[in-house]
Amino acid sequence: MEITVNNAKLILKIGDITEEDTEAVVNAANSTLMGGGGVDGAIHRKGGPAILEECKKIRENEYPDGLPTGEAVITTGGNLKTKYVIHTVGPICGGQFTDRHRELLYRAYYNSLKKAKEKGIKTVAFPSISTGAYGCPVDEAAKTSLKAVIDFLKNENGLKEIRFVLFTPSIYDQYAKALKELVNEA
Ligand code: AR6
Repeated sequence: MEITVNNAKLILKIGDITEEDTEAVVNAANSTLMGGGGVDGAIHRKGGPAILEECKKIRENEYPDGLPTGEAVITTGGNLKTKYVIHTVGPICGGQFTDRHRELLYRAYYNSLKKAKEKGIKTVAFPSISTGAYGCPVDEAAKTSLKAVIDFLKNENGLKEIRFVLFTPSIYDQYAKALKELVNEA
């Protein structure tokens, strides 16, 4: 599924984020920035050690106590097709979705796009942040994630294409449903 927002494309697709050729891909990281499972594990595995080296420097120089939830930082894409990886931390929901979870998830997407814009990046791919190990309900996460990206595209110029790269048909279907609802509300 694809829509246009303020001259930028917003695309939903099924796929593996580590295969994307956008200028940046977003990592569903944790506050340590030292890697983990899911998307994070796959990005570090395929991207190689250069990504972790930069994450270590960011921890030393900018975030000695860890990257706060909802914030984002940028590193090389290492051996991935993408040039940059934007690392952000979504909320830990554990099956619930409170206003605080909504706010933090929104900020994770919005701040990731701010980082992209600062670097002059025009194409970005996102996974479905916080819906794996962090246990946010996919339907709620989809609404919030899409709203954050659409708001950013409406507020800021410069980005050309945002892709949501969703791992399974079921996750894709829930994002497509949420996007249709958002478009109909607008
Ligand atoms: N491409 C696209 N989507 C994927 C991929 C992939 N290669 N692999 C998994 N997904 P998760 P979180 C989907 O757990 O919930 C890590 O250990 C997956 O199906 O990667 O934000 C970190 O280090 C799910 O829909 O991220 C953190 O500790 C979505 O990506 C913690 O997990 C997110 O699942 C972050 O948890």
